[in-house]
Amino acid sequence: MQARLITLEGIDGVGKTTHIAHLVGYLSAQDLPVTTYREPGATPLGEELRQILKHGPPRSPLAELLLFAAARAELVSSRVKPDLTAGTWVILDRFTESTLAYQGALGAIPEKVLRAVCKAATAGLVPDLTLWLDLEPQQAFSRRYPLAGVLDAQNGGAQAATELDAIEQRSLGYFTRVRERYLAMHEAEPERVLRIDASGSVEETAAKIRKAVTKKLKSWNKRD
Ligand code: Z5A
Repeated sequence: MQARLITLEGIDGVGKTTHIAHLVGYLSAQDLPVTTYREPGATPLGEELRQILKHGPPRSPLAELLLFAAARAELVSSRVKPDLTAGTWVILDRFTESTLAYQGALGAIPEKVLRAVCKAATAGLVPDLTLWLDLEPQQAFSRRYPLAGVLDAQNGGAQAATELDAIEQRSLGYFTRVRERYLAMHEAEPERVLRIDASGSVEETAAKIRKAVTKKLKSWNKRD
């Protein structure tokens, strides 16, 4: 079967990293060669940009968009495309849909500019399947910071004992808009951007992902 690009998406703390490990195991058990990368990161340039984006100086929305795009352009050209061409399946922890959701939720950049930058960064590469792990922002936050457990109702923001990075420290309203943008992408392409309810246990969510991927594998198998 031809190698496919699968991406995992969702607000932070939803469980992407956990479920990517499960998915790699599942695909490997079927003798499919598979590799995984995180975004931003996974290349020397991408890892430097990750540090800047998470812990660097303040930036404008457009500068933020272009920094994520630069990390993605490097990853796609140096890793993802060569892997797919060599027959290796690629699973990405975030991709274009993250930019459309997170940088879109800033509300400062016209949609057509967002999409044009994403298209340029990926050279038009679109995931074969995007698994959107959907969870209420409050629940995702308490998963990541179980001991903090505080949502500041007064300023609508998340507060934790742990230091939050530049994006994590945005308001609950921002993450609600990010989630709404994921929902809109799912509604626009329900067969490619699948919504996985991630509110259950790790095992329950892993079973939902396996079921969705098994169904896709069957349809890809027929097509190839
Ligand atoms: N970003 C952007 O703005 N634009 C872009 O284009 C791109 C990214 C590509 C990257 O941060 C940041 O960049 C991210 C979006 C932005 N910012 N935010 N905010 P990152 O890579 O450091 O982190 P992340 O991707 O946002 O999330 P994460 O920390 O890696 O979390 P996760 O992978 O989704 O979750 P996890 O680590 O697998 O699980 C979290 C905890 O939940 C863990 O302790 C699990 O054991 C626990 N848990 C409890 N129940 C469950 C269930 N049911 N399933 C899974 N895990 C569970």
